Amino acid sequence: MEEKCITSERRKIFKIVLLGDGAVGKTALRHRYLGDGFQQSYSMTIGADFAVKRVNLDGEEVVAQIWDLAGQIRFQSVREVYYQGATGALLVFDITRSPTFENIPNWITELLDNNKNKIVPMVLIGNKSDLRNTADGAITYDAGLEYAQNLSAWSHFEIPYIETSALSGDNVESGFAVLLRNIENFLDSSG
Ligand code: G3D
Ligand code: MG
Repeated sequence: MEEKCITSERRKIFKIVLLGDGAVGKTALRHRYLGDGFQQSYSMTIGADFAVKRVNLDGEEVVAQIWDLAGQIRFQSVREVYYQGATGALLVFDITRSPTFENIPNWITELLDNNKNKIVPMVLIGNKSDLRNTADGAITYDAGLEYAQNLSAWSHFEIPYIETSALSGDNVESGFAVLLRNIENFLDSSG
């Protein structure tokens, strides 16, 4: 009789952190993305938690571990737990509030400072695209794209720009999917 060897099926775990100012829609994006595949949220008293989703990447199942913050990070200990070992990040801003766009560099600094200066695959997300036509002075698609291109040149990673709506669900799946694929490619190429 054939024996099943469970240990040989160790799955890859991708730790994804959601970065961005308050109320840009990080939690809403996560809830929208997790949908049916949602398993469990591991609440921690420190103010950060993660949930996992099994994702099929070209026939291989990986585990996406998506980290989120309950509020602002006040303690260094939370920062360390949150950022350490991150394999990818979604940089989220709200297209209707330019300060959240201008603050993206600070979130990158925050990641580097707390992840041993290791840069990881990232996707720039302009969220709340459903409000584009009603908001004055919204960040244009071209401005988001240009910033992502500058980030790509600086980081030597291809950093895509995607506009999403956690409200309608538009592009949410593809935002996470492109990040997972880029993480997979990066891990493959770096051994
Ligand atoms: P955060 O986790 O980044 O702090 P949240 O942000 O996910 O809590 O979202 C903040 C508010 O923005 C929420 O509204 C949420 O419903 C809203 N929101 C999130 N994403 C979108 C979006 O794509 N479009 C629109 N129109 N609203 C969005 P409330 O009123 O619940 O505080
Ligand atoms: Mg939140």
